[in-house]
Amino acid sequence: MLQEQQRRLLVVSNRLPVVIERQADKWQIIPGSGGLVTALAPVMRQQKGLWIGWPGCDEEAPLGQLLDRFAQDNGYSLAAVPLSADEVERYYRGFSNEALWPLFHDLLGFCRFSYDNWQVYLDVNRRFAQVVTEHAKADDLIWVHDYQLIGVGDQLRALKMPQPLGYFLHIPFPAPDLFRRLPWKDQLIRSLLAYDLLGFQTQRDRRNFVNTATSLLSEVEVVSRKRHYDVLQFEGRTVRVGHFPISIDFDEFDNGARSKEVEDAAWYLHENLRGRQLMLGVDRLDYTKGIPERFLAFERALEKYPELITNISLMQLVVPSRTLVPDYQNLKETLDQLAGRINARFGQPEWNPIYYVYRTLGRTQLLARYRTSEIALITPLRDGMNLVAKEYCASSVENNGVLILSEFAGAADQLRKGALLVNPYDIESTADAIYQAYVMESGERLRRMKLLRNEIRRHDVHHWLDSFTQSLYSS
Ligand code: ADQ
Repeated sequence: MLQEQQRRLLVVSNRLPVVIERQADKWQIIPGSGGLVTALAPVMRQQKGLWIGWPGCDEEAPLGQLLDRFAQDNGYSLAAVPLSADEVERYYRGFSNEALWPLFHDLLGFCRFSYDNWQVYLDVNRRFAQVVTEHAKADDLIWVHDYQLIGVGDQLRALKMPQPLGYFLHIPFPAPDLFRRLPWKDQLIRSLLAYDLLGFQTQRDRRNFVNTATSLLSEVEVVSRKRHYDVLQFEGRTVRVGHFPISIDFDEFDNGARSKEVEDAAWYLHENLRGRQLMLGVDRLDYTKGIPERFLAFERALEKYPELITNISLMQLVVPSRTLVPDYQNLKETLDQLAGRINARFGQPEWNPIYYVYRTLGRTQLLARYRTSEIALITPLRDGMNLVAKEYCASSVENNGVLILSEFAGAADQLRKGALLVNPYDIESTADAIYQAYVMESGERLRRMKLLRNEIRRHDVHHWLDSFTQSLYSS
């Protein structure tokens, strides 16, 4: 439960939790629908909170008017940090997504380090900090999110902000040897140490951060190591470092999956499968998600276990993402080719091995696929958490789904008891896991899925939010 509810929460993230768009001749501001928004919205409403971020729209939009309308309708406020096209290019696409994103996901080969982009990253982080100082009240709790805004805390300290500063990293934190490759490593670690509370997804990320900080900066001292957090001393200040695995609204997925429209959509899907099993993959288009390796593992399973032929299909849903970035365009081409090749090699008139769907699905259709798929194949090469794995289990209301999960997803820490864990680089063993899931008896499926659902029900997104804000309150 939240205490000290009179303290306002001030959330800072790269994007505001809204979509601003022109419909016919009218501008609309629509609340976003991601997990973070769903989790934070009730608390923000209750405390009349403030969310600061980039609005993501072009400069023509009557922003002031739209933000006021949002505050009236939603009970909490938004403040925008406008960015020019060049800033978006260098701070967001350049430094955040071409340097930090691949580095933090252990994929050094995708990294491009540019001094100019780094400078714009710092400028934009400074601008975010300025907007925070313009709006913050004396007893606000300030909570900064994710890799695009690491430098905000540092800037707020320079501006002498007295409020407690919290930070949560949604993506993994790499091991010290990998982090050292970043040309601006010391400065980035110092920026992180400017916060009072640092939250990571897993114990491993937290350990990587503490080991990196102590190995790079001799002034960092580990005062104590507790189960829930480590306490560091740096330049006369105390920094607490914890892990807070993010989650989903379990009840919302569970209830949604039981609804009549989802049940009907699921029934319709199954009718068309004529007794075959459906294995599901759901991801944003991203090279960290291991989708080509997944296709190859499925191909290997079809080779190795011919009884799978005509009896199982892989449905891979891919949400378009970062569509203008060449690495992402190349990935899309690779997937098109792989799916085409495997379907041509094994397909039969009445059966497609892979259904590859490249678009965002509406909620009913997504839940229907979660509910009805006998297997979920979720094999990122590296992932901060992976909410899809949790959404699948929460929607598996018949308790008959099998989760095959990469050991390199943050979610594997919590879900290892019920899932079949695989190394996504190991095509042979992943193929074996597909077969093991396919032949798994219903009793075993039920036992495993109950474990998974209980874990996610107990540690849902509200638990995540409460544990982070409680720790920040006590800073
Ligand atoms: P993401 O990398 O975006 O998030 P993930 O956690 O799996 O990864 O969330 C993806 C979301 O997109 C899910 O909520 C899913 O339902 C939705 N989605 C995916 N495909 C879809 C489709 N075809 N149609 C509709 N919806 C679709 C980052 C980190 C993760 C971390 C989260 C939260 O990379 O590791 O779990 O932040 O911290």
